[in-house]
Amino acid sequence: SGSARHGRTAYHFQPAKNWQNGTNGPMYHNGVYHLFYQYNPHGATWGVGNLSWGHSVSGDLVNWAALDAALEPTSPFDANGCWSGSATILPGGVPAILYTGIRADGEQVQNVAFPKNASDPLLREWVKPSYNPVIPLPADVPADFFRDPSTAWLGRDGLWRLAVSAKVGNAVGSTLIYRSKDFRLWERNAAPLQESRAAGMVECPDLFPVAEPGAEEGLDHAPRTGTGVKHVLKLSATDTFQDYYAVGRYNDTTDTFVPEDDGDDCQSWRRLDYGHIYASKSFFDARKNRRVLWSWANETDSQADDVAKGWSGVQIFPRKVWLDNDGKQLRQWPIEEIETLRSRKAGLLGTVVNSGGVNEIVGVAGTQADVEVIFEIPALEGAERFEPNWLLDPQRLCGEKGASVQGGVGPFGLLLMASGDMQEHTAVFFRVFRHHDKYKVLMCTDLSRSTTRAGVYKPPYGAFVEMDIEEHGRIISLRTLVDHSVVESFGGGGRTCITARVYPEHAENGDSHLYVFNNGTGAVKVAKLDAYELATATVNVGDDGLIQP
Ligand code: DQQ
Repeated sequence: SGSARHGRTAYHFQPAKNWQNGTNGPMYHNGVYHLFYQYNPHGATWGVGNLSWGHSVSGDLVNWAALDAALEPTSPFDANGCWSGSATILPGGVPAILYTGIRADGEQVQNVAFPKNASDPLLREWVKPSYNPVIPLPADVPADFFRDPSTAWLGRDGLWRLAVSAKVGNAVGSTLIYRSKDFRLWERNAAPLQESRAAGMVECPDLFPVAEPGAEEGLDHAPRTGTGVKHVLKLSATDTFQDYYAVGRYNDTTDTFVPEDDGDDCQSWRRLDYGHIYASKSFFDARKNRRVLWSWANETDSQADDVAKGWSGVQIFPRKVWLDNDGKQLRQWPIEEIETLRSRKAGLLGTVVNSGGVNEIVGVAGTQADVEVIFEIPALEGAERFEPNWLLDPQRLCGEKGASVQGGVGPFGLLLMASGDMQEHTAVFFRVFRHHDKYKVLMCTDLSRSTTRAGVYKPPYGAFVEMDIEEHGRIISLRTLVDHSVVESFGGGGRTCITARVYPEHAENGDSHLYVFNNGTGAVKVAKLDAYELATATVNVGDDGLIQP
């Protein structure tokens, strides 16, 4: 443990070294994808005062070339750090960055930056006009609770809007709206976009439109009226260090957002991911007419390990997001470009896995894999009875009923990154319960055996998959991306996502294995399983010659 290589990913985005956190300003511009990220050029820890905007470019969202930092803390309005923000493509096609600057005295203000040379296809250099900050700290907001401007959008009245997080009146997780005619003078709307009163502070707000239920195409931020469009508000809550979202109605006259089915406090909303991601941000990808979500996934080993490795933090593999048929939840799915990395393939077709069965999938390296499975449950009668109080805490339920605890229908799923002696393995699985005359599907990622190393955070992760399993023909799908220290899973067609970080000791030197297992009393059928070994992407190791706009 502790070597620079340990846990380093092969196709999840990382800078060549050092610390990264939140996703900043993702965009597609003139044939090039840009990703900026919170970056500490001086080491593998967060380092107050050091934050810069790392910058990489890509032609396909898979292979990346690193450029020089786009923003560094060099100006009076950001002397102590260039914190998170977003990109907006202005009419005429020139992008703008809005970001939070930390002044030398610690005060948080909102700044703007533009490309130095808009005809440089890679937008290497960015300039910060001397008229910054464009939004100073409001009088009713404490100095260190005002940050993370969103992508701006134009209203029907021709005014720009942006959303920014603030603590107003000391204990309100507010998302404020500012409006502007010229992207320079911004005026605060009296009403906040949303208030999460129970949350101490929210961060990184992301408001975006979604097309009618089930339509997978993404929408940009153009003003829209009428039916067929809902909005999603995503907030990152500092109290729980989790990302939440609600589907609801955005009123573009009052600039307020009301969740349709959820309460006011974001901490009671659905989570984007029930493992660990934070500070996510989406963008509209005009190349493929989809909305793409990025997010930071932090390390869960010790800080000493990070310093020894010389790096910390990854980004999730980019996901397409859209509104499910039920009109209530998002679906998320790895962008299709991942298929360009697929090499060796192994699979199963119509294999029955009996009670206690463990089937190895041979021929695919277990540390870089993309596994898609469709499970069919022959009979639901044996399902365990659901206890109503379990509703409150599925994560705890996953802790109590881990992969080794036998059930009726399930646990069944995948054992990933398993050492030859099975001492180490990560389990991703489902368990089906009978709840009155319906069924509830629990999805878990069980990290308890993921590593033999001490000092690693190994919580149970879990959530229910909101789908009617009978209506779906007793079929449920699971997809898992494995990448050395990342296990990113999508249950029920991307209705429930769980991203975990794992640090198996065996994986860098020995063989890592992949299995399907069933620890329920009833059999399950693997209607189809396709496991692909994934090639190593070129991520921030080459020069920018590989990017062809
Ligand atoms: N991290 C940034 C902030 C943001 C937080 C600073 C989210 O802008 O609120 O690195 O993790």
